[in-house]
Amino acid sequence: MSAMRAELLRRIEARSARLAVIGLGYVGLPVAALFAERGYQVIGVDILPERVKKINAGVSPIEGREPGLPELMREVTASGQLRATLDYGDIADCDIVLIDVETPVNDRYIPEYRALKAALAALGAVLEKGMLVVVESTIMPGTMQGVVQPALEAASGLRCGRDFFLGNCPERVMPGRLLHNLQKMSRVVGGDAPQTAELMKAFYAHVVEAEIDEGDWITAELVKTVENAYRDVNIAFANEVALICEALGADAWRVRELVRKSPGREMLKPGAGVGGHCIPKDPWLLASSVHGKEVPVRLIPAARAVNEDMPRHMLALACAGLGGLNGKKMLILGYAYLEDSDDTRASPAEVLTRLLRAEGAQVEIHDPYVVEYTGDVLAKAVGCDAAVLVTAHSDYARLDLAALKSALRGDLLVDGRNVWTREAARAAGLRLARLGDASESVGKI
Ligand code: SAJ
Repeated sequence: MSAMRAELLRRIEARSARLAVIGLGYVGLPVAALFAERGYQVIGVDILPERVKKINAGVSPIEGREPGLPELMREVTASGQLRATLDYGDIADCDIVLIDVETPVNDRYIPEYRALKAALAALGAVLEKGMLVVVESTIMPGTMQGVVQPALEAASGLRCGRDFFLGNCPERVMPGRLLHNLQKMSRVVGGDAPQTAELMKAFYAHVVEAEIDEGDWITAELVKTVENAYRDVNIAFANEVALICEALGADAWRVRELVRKSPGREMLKPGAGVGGHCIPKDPWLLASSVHGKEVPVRLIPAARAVNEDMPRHMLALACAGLGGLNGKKMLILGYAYLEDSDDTRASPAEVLTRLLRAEGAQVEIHDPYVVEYTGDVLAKAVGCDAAVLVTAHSDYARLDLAALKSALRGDLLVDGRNVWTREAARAAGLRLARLGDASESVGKI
């Protein structure tokens, strides 16, 4: 190991290495706070003045319930271990820099890396010899070599591997479990060289209790995008089985239950759609990594198409149940993309709302976690012709269906997440259109 790497390793082990985190969102902020708690001096850089002010006041700017994060924020800002800034100049003397900026794809599903490129240019201007830079953002395989390394070398005049060290360590966070996942889920550390992966492993060992697997850049980039594309393809399979079962008058949920008894058949759940910050995007990062190469990428886009079409299928179930949607009033139950979360990114309910309105229906939305849509669900049901469940918030499993029936103007309940049984709906006098189960058809699709 070179003298520079050995010195950095010494500082990592002594926790005297100064850490900078660029991008203080749902990934960067918990990471910064955890390393601060473990004794590192941490400075966080963001572009939002409001967010920097909030963090320096010891307040987490992250919406939703994140167990442990508010307390941790108060502790590490009060102790001075964590400070936020808008100024890249403040990180010039840092030893390690983590990059946690957003990496959205455009409408052609290609990542444009505006935020990443801006961060790389600003960081490159203050990059010093001996620094370790780690990209934690989810990136298209090939980005470290094709975008990150050239950008940092051009902006700094330094050489990767000789003057500074560069790694990729994809995050595996999940809303509602940010601190938990950061500590309990294994990580892949991809370095510009094996010795850099070694440095990264020593660094992450301060917060990661699970396995830390060493590798190179392309492996780390692929693991993250493949694991989420894997999930998307498997959800799409469950959705396609649901459509087949509806057409054949079978119950997809019963079929799934029995299929899962067969070893190695962990069939996922059909649903009203696939939302969130990761799953709808990461498959496209994987697929676009081989653009221009002779690789027939067919399954990943096809799975995306199946999952993106599920809100329209929910529309079709509602339309069949009501004999048309024009002039109808619909109650949507659940706007967050995930049960018991307030995260509305890529929300399937948002797509369904647009589709319903395009059919001339009025839409009322309820969600116990999303502040714009909280309130009394039965009050919102008054005058509605049907209720359509998109998100399986636990509250809905406890909903008094008889009271819902009394409040509704109509008697149709469309269930996109297998929350209710036919018996429960029937007992309440409701007709149940159940995704994946047309055994009691409530209308011809
Ligand atoms: N969904 C289905 N059927 C399923 C599972 C999910 O329709 O069987 C839908 C959900 O309703 C949601 C979307 O897919 O709209 C995504 O759900 P998710 O459970 O995958 O939750 P995410 O988006 O928070 O996924 C994250 C991912 N973790 C990271 O990117 C680090 C994913 O890789 C994890 O598998 C998932 O959390 C998890 O369960 O931990």
